[in-house]
Amino acid sequence: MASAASLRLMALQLPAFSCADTVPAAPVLAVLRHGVEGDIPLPLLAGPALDIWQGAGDIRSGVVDGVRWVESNDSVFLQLTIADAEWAQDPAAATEAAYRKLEAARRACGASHWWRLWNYLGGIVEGEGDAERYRQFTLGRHRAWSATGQLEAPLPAATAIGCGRGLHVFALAGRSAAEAIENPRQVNAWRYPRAYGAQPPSFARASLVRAGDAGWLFVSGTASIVGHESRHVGDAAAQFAEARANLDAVVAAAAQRIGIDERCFTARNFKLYWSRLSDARQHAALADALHALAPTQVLHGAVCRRELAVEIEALYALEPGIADA
Ligand code: 3EB
Repeated sequence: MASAASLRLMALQLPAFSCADTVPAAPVLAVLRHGVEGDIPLPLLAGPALDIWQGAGDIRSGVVDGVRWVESNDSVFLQLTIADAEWAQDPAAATEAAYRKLEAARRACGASHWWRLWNYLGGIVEGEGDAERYRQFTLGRHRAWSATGQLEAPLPAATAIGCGRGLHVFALAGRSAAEAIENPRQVNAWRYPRAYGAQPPSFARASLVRAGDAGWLFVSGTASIVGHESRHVGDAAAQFAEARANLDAVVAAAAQRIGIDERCFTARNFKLYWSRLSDARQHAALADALHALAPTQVLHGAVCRRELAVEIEALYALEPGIADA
């Protein structure tokens, strides 16, 4: 007879993901439009306009303290936008308040674990030294999560990319825990040295959510960083190659963690962020290489270190049996 725990595992249903150009008719966890006027507020240079997260059961939704939530079965999608007036005035305070609200909304939904967060920060590299908006964001997130106990939990995967105005946060959370995966080629972000800010960034290189044999591997925004240092400064194509090497290393680390062949992970989506439009145009062929593997959105959005030209995030499906086929 199956134990209560294994029954629980079998009953767990993960949300489904797809990319499209038209809004689906069925109720969904989230439809995210990429584009300056869209949810992901960045110029979309190539690729499908929409990300769609489809729940496995009945949909319920609401708003608490400005946080919009949509829930289905064991997962919830949350969104919060902070107006530019609040964000630009004091990015650390605005981020801390935003993350406390997100934390409360997640708990209210009964989702005990963060799976994946996306952050789009207006003017991400404005300000000097510790006053830089990204570092202030990092500080605010750290304060909120240290106050709520979240820093003791495994950190989720995340993206932090620059946009025009405001702070835009999107998140997936669930009833089941995600496993935090790190990259042996990189210093864990939460151990970055003091030179990068008063508190280190609170994210894992990837999070792996499993339900029975299936799963999602959410890979964080991944750049040309080895150890904790930016590499190939001034060479966007070499930065792209280094970012891809880091992506591959994260996937290999995830496979090793659970003792499977890395070919069991199938790419389902890439987002390629270029800090400068000129690099995006000059290196359009690099995006094609990703698009050959999975639907890829090419976006104009600044990476959080001025010297970094490019960042790649990825979503992989865990599909056991593929490697033996
Ligand atoms: C890096 O590796 C690049 O602060 O949430 C990538 C992904 C980066 C997420 C975050 C930052 C974040 O440090 C920057």
